[in-house]
Amino acid sequence: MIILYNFGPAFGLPDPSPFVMKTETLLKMAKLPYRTDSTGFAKAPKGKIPYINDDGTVIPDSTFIRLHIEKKYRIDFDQGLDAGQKAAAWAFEKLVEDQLYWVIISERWMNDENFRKGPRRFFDQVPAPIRPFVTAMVRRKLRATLHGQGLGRHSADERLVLATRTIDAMADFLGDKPFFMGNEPTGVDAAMFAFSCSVLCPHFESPSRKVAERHENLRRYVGRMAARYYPGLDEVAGCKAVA
Ligand SMILES: N[C@@H](CCC(=O)N[C@@H](CS)C(=O)NCC(=O)O)C(=O)O
Repeated sequence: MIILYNFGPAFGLPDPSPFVMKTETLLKMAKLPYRTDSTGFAKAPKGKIPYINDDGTVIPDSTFIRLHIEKKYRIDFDQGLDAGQKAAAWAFEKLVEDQLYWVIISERWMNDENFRKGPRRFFDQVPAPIRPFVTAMVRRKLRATLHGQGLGRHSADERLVLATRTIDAMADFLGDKPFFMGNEPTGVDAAMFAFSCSVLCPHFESPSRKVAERHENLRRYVGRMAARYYPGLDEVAGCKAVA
C-alpha cells in the first residue's frame, strides 16, 4: 500500500501543507488505497513533505508523485482536456505553488499572532530549553528564503496586490463551473482545492483570506471538493461541504 508522508491535520485543515492536501486529493481521485504517516519529515529525501513510499519506491514532491501515479497506475488526471486546457491547468497550478504559496507562508510565519497560534505548534516536541532557539532559527531561515524567492522584498501592501491578482484570477477562471476545468474534476482541482483551503483557512487572520472570502464561487467550490473527497468532514476552511 502507498504510504503518504504528511504533517497530519492542523488548523482545521486536513493538513497544514497545501502540497500534502494536493497529493492526498490526487490519491483519492485515483481511488488508490493509501495510509498516512506523520513521522517522516526527518527522512524526507528532499527535506520537504510530502513524499510517498509506493511498495518500496520513494518519491518526493507532489508533482513527481502525480507523474508516478499517472505512469504506474495508468491514470490520466487530465482526461478530457485539450492541449490549451492542459496548458492553462499547468500554469494555474504553478501560479499557486510558486507564488500564492509564499504569500501563505509569509502570512502564517511572519505575522507574530498567526505564528503564535499556528506554526509555533510545530515545535512543541522540541525540548523546552532549546525550543526558543530552534524556533527562532527556523523562522529566520524562512525569512531568508522569502527574501531569496523575492516576495519577502515587497511590502505587505505590495504582496497583497499580487495575491489579489492571483485569487481573483482563480475565482474568475472557475466562474460558475462546478470544477476548475469544467463539469468533472481533473488533476488541477487537487491543487486549486488545496491552495484555496489554505488561503481561506479561518484559523489565521490575513488580508489574502479576506480577498478570497469575497469570492462566493471559490468558497462553494471548496465545499464541493470537500464533499467529494473528504466525505467525513462537514466543512473545510469555513466552507460547508456540499456536493
Ligand atoms: N515542490 C514541493 C514543495 C513541498 C513543500 O514546500 N513542502 C513544505 C511544507 S508545505 C516543506 O516540507 N517545507 C519544509 C522545509 O522547507 O524545510 C512539492 O510539490 O511537494
